[in-house]
Amino acid sequence: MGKSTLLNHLVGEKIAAASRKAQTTRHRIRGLITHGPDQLVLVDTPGVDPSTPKLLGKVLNRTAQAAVDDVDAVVLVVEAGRWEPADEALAQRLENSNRPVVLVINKVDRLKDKSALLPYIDQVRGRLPFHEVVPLSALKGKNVEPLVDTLMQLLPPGPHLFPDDEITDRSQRFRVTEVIREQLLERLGQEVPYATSVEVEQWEDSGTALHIGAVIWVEREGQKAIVVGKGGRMIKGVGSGARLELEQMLERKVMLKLWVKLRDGWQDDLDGIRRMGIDVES
Ligand SMILES: Nc1nc2c(ncn2[C@@H]2O[C@H](COP(=O)(O)OP(=O)(O)O)[C@@H](O)[C@H]2O)c(=O)[nH]1
Ligand SMILES: [Mg+2]
Repeated sequence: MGKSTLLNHLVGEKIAAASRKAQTTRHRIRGLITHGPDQLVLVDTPGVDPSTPKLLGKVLNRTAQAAVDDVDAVVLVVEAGRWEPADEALAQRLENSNRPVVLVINKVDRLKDKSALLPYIDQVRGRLPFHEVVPLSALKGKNVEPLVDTLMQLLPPGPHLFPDDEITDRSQRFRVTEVIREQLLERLGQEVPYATSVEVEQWEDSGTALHIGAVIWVEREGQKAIVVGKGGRMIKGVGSGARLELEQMLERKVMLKLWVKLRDGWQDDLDGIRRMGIDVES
């Protein structure tokens, strides 16, 4: 629906992987916007998918729910023209959360008939007493400033929780894994990217370049062949796509090495999930 795209746009850099595929987001990622005395801490979460069969999916659902408990306001993101059963379920849960809910109507750039927007807004306004409704395009960065203003006004007074010049609570290493994962999600078919996880194993500065080595973990032997691709074509594409982005992000020359390794059934094993660096809420 565009939560991670929106977060990236708001902080001005890629801190969270975004893709067409459901459950791309696996972590609670904080984005930071500091305007003078005000500091906004935006928390990206996995989407909620009640039908997920794997333990990893259940862990992600819990991460999303736990995130609501310790924030001052919630942003519910829906797609313009739509109101899915999952949106309705979330809205109902938020109604009892005692927190102001701002509704973001995303992807307005996709609406063919712009005159349909106003009646749609009227219709969804009635679903919940939203604090505010903001139509925008996270991808094009259209109308995102009013969202920041609205959220800034909802901030309780208090000291800054993070240094003023930081844009996320996540390390550069983490951001590197998100960039690689995004390439995997973009280039692989439906099944395999979900089975992968990325871990940075090497990080060395030679002066002229940053040498980064990362492992792409897969769940089954057959997935290894798919990630490597014919003649190594897939992994090469992932590597060069990721390297280009990393050089922009880190503003320097990057040498990226990728390995594909097998960790049997990690998505159904709590220990495996933890070892992949994914937080597990207790
Ligand atoms: N056309 C259009 N696509 C968008 C917009 N925002 C996000 N997307 C796309 O929607 C997909 C899901 O985005 P993502 O940020 O991963 O959604 P999340 O699962 O809610 O975090 C990606 O392919 C994005 O490029 C938007 O404003 N307009
Ligand atoms: Mg996401």
